[in-house]
Amino acid sequence: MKLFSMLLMALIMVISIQAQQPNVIIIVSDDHAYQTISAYGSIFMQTPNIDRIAKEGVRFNKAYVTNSICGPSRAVILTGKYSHKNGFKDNVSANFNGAQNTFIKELGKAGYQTAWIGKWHLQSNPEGFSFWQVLPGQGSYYNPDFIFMNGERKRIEGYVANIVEDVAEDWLNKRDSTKPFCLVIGHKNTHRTWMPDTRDLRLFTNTRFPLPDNFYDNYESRAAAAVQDMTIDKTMRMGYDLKMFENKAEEEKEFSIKRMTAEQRRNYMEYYDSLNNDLNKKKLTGKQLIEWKYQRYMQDYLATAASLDRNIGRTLDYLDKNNLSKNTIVIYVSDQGFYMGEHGWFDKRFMYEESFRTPMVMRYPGLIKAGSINEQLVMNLDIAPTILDAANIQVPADMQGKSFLPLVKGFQKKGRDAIYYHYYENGEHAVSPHFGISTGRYKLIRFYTRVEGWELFDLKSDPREMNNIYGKKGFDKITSDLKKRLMELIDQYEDAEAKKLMD
Ligand code: SGN
Ligand code: CA
Repeated sequence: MKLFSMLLMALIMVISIQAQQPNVIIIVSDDHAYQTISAYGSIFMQTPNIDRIAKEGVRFNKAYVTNSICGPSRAVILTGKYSHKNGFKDNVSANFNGAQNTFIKELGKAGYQTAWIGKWHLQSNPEGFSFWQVLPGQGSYYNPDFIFMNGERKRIEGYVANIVEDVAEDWLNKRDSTKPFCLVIGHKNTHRTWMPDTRDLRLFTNTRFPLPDNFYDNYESRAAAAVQDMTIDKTMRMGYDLKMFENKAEEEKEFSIKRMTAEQRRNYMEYYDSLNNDLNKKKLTGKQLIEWKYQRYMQDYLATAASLDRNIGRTLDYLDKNNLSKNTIVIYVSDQGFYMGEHGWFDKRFMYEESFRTPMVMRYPGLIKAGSINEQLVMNLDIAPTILDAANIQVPADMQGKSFLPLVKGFQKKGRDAIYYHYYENGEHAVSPHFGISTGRYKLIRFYTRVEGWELFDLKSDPREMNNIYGKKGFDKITSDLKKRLMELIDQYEDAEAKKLMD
């Protein structure tokens, strides 16, 4: 009897510990704009699988990033620290210091099995994971190379999102099922040059998309916006981006096409060649050509998003089939937002809403009420402490994010009052470095290096951020209040570089 009750006690303990230690899957996509996700009310396409996470969990309507670019965003997710603290400030010169602490290492210490599979983009190889298999750099859409844990680099035939999901499921199948797991699935989709799975190529060919109302922005009153190099008009390339090659020799030079198998390439070029022939007949110029580019961009981007969404569905189906859905947290997040023609742009980087804000939905049955909508200011910085909080692990004092679990559980009604942002890269796409503060209603930005100066927006009266009201009559008080709060955040997050630029 005594033995029986002891065994029972032990069993109860194991069960309660497991209940406290949910599994975690974080799906991180690349450059996926909330404007193109139906859970966020997109008018462009349906994303049934991302929507499913939102419907069964919570949609964050005000999720933001600290630095709107790929590597830095992933470093923030891993460390729960701003770029100036984790050292990965830009994609060009930074190399992630894998010796530093991450939420993954904390989970590992608490008995979790951990893995990162797919796009990683942090230069150095992953450290502190039970398993990893990552794309080198940006990775390729077709027949991508992968870096393996033994340092080997090998090409795998197929379409990248399908392969990443295959590898993820394979790892889940082989894992030690007595331990909780945390898996990060890093997708390349929907990064430039927007290449869908061949089966999705034609999904949007006959759809015409409305132009954003500020497509022909003249950038008046915004000096940094005026000097960028990321317009659909001038920056987007007919061959490289839109696959409209002038001739076979040009096509032959294109790395992403060249690496395809004969069959993939035949399927691909059959489609693009017919579009190209059609375009050549039209002899478009001026606005007609720009708008044609916009339609092509939308069609390829959205088809690439469909290839992504299908694989998110596969992850969810896997959890269902393996009876894991109940005790697994699923977070879907992009590394940042993206421009779908707003201001005439593609790409990201700016602290303006489309790139600063990111889609983020989360499912945690039992804890998060299905169909919740959260309007608090949350950040990619908060993901690390949130996961540790959910796993009942003490959040290290030097993590700068805050768990958003109390917000979604309804225990706490009010989140942060303002968000601090700092973007550093000063290269491709010519976006000037800048830092700033957003309260949701007002946004104050300090550009430096390429362009010097301040911008202020009232998002209520000017949601498209077209009218810089910094220095205009009547905004002195709000400007000085925002500067004061910005200075406090700079001190709180210990950003010495920004502090020097405060005036
Ligand atoms: C590449 C792209 C850029 C993009 C950066 C950063 N150029 O350099 O358009 O802004 O990545 O993207 S490309 O010619 O290589 O496609 S990020 O997602 O990695 O931050
Ligand atoms: Ca990105």
